[in-house]
This record gives sequence, C-alpha cells and structure tokens, in this order.
Amino acid sequence: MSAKLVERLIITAEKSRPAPDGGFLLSGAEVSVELPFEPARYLYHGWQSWSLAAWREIDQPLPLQKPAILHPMQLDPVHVRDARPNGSWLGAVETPEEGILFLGSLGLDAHVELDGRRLIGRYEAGSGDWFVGAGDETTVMARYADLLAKRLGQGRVATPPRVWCSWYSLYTAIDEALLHKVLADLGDLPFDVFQVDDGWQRAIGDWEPNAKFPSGMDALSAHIRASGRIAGLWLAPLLVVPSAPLYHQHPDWLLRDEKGHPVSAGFNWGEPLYALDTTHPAALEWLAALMRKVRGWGYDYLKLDFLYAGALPGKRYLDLPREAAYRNGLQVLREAMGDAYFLTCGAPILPSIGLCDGMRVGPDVADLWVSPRDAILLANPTTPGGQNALRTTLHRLWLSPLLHTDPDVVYFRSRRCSLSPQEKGLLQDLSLVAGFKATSDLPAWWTAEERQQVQTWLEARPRLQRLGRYSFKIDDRPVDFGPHIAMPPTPRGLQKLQGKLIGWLGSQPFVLRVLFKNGERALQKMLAENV
Ligand code: 9PG
Repeated sequence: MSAKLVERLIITAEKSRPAPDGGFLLSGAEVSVELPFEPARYLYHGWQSWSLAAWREIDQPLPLQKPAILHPMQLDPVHVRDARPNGSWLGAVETPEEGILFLGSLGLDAHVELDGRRLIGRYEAGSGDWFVGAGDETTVMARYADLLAKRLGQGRVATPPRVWCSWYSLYTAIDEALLHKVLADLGDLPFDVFQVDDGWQRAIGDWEPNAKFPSGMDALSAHIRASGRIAGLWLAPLLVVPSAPLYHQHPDWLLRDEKGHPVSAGFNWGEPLYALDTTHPAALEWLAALMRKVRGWGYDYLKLDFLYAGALPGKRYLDLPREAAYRNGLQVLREAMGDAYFLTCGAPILPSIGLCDGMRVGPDVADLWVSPRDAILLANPTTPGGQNALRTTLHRLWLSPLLHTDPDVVYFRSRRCSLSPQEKGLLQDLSLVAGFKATSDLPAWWTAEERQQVQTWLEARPRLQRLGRYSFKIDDRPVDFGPHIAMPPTPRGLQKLQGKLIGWLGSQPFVLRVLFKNGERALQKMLAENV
C-alpha cells in the first residue's frame, strides 16, 4: 500500500481504523475520502453482469445510454441519471503515483461517486462497512476481494467447467433432434458440460418443455449424460412475462411500485418483463420447487439468468433493502438446487458473491466485434459484441478469487461469423485469462483445422501472469488487450439527433415486437440454409 498517500487522506466516517494490510476500514451510512490531488480517471463499476465496467476520463462523462426501455436490464435503474462519475459498491481514481485510490463497500445496497475531489460512499438503506485502499491496482483489488470473501463467501468448485452452450449459434431455435445432432458431432471433444440455453421452455415463467422437446427435459438430460457430460440448463427464474399463466395466477408475487403497478424489468422476447418478489413466501416456495424439479430432470449445471430482476427497486412483501431481498431469494435458489454448479448471469455482482460458483462478468458476445449503431448512436456499451464483452470482463477479473469469472463464449468458426481472426483470438485469450471456457460453435460449422484449435484450447492449461491492467503473459506469449477496448466517441451534432430518434424508436414496444418477429424469421432462414 502507498503509505504516504494514505496518510494525506482526509476521511470522514462514523468510525475509521487502519486495515491490517494497509488502507482503512470505515463504517457509516455515508463516508467520504478527500483526495490530495486532482484525479483524471475514474473506475465506473456497473451494477450487474452486463453493465459497463471501465476506466474513463473524468472530464468525459458517459453519455446516457439508450434505449430507455432497456435501462432496467442493462444498468442500475436507480442511478441512470447520476451526473457524476459513479458505480455500484465501489469506485476508484488513478493517483499521480501510478496507483489507484479505492473505496468499496463490504455490504450490499451501496454506491460510490466522485464529487470533485471527494470519493463518497453511501448505503441506500441503513449503514455498513467500507474499505479504503491505495497503491498498486491489482494488490488493492485483491485485498478488497479478500475482505468480501470473509463477509459473503466464495464459490465452492475448484476447477471451472468447459462448456458447450446452445445460445450463440442456435439462439431460441433449439429443438430435441438438433441438440442430439450437436451432441453426436461434438464426439469426444473434452467439454464437461452440454448446456441447453433459452428456447426449451413454454414461456418465461412457464418452465415446462415446449412442443420442440416432445420427449421431455429428463430424456434430453439422460441423452447428454450418456455422452459422459454434465447436463446444463438455462432459466430466468425471477422473470415473468404476461404470456405466462403465472403472471395471471399470482399477481401478488410480482414486484410492484408505490402506485401498485408491476415494476418494469425491461423488454425482451417481444414482451415486457416483470419481476418476482423474492421476499414473498409463496413465490420463494415456487422458486425452490422449480430448482428441485430441474435437478430431478437431471440438470446438474444451472445458468440462472436475468437475475437483476430480483434486486430492482420496488415495494416488497417484506420491507428489505432491494439487494438484501435479492440475496435471500438467491439463497433459497442455491439451497434448493443442492450441489449443482450454479452460474449466475445478468446478476447484480456483490449480492451474488458466495452463493454461486460462476458468474457472467460482462455483456453478451456476438459474431461481430461492435455494432456502430449501438456503440456510437445509442451510446450503449452493454449490447452484444466482442468488444463490449472484452472491455467489461477485463474490469471484473478482480472477482476471480470469489467465483469463476465467465467472459461468455468464444468463437472458432469462420462460418457465420464476422469476427476477424484477430478478434476471435482476443476472445480466446480472454477465456484463458478469465479461466472459464465456453463456446457455442456448431461442430458441423468447423473446418478440420478449427476443430483442432478447439481441441487444443480445451486441453490448454497455460501459465498466466498479469503484467498490467490489460496486459498478460499466457505461457511465454505477451497479450495486450489495452488497444482493443477504447470507448466509442460521444455522439454530437447530427449523430446525437440520429441517436435520439433511434433511441426513441427502440423504446417503443411495437418496434421491439416487430424487431423480435423479424429476428425469429431471420433465424429460421439461417437454420434452413445452414443446419
Ligand atoms: C438468452 C440469453 C443468453 C445470454 C444471456 C442473455 O440487455 N438485453 O437486452 C439482453 C438480452 C439478452 C441477453 C442479455 C442482455 O442475453 O446473457 O447468454 O442466455 O440471455 O435469452
């Protein structure tokens, strides 16, 4: 720790004492640290898996990302309009001595912002503890992770699984026969898990197999397990859509606002999304029964997605802070799923620690590097794409002592993929650095050479060394991600106007419905031609 700097800080808190390895432990509903220098860059740390995490110049505020209808599923909706540099639970600035000054909460429901020369931390409800550290970035973040481990716990699984996941090739167009074919085509490639993603269920909230899975989900898992692999399943258990019977059967289980309207959890699958109240005893019992059911079907790896829904602001059956309410729900899910591998996704970061084995730590990848429309016009760094996934994942690797950090899948295929060989290489290297390997490539799309690359990647256990914020050594090969994660320019003038228009259109449910229908049609066409 940088002792000289720490001595010069002016700390305001109810209680403050030196931390064992340098820095300070503070307590208080609101704490502040006065900086003895003018900071130039701030570490934005987004709320959930998909939200942006990145260093950014303080004099270049982040433009408001669009469309607004997706804010609940891409940001912390409470802090969308915060004008100052800010982030969930933690924040940091670079110091003149090439280190960082860091403030992070040790409890849930906390937020940090930079007000001029003051880092301020606040608990949303009540009070709690904080850690202040200064010095080398990797060392300070490791110390913070260590303190969190003591309070929140850690994942239980030593070795991260190697996963084949159905999403980034087949999307919702999966069916029983197709998955059997993929499983056969994978042959003896050493994937530990074959994970069925979105597309098997009747509806979001109606977790029974649809007509594309006539033999049932238990028959499918038996087939997967017969190949020597663990069967994995995707669910979004905390979401409910109006087309699901649950929405009408249990209106009292929905998270509501002060006026009694269901709280928006975003918009997807051509429908508005709503959230279950994870403090409602009957809803919790239903969630536990759901976990027991899918375990009973034979799925021992669960990817639970869109989990942020459980931590949105609203009125609950029990008057708990929102992240505490979420964590109680997660605890019930964890206990009911027993010893299954638990991957959280779309998950608020801190309140998931200790209850899951792995966590998606960035937004979705895609078979493209960046969408200029989304990145520039919509100023949205959370939509699917290689660059967005790379950027945020790199800023969340500090979580690796606490859980397996899932950077999302990597691509080897050249078929149906617009990533350049270099971009594919960056994502592959990221998977090695993050220590979690997954792909969605259809084996039938690989050339013989690509299949060989997959085999080599799956078997690799490289020596890893972190050289800097974005630079690593993988065995003896230096890798620098730094040049590839620049933030897009802030839209001005005509682009800003275009962005406003597209953002407005993108917030209209009828537009999103049309886009969804078009997407489904394009997917069917793609499958007819390629599978
Ligand atoms: C299945 C997918 C995959 C994927 C998940 C998640 O902000 N959004 O609109 C948004 C939509 C979907 C999404 C992420 C963000 O993808 O990350 O791996 O499981 O659901 O529907």
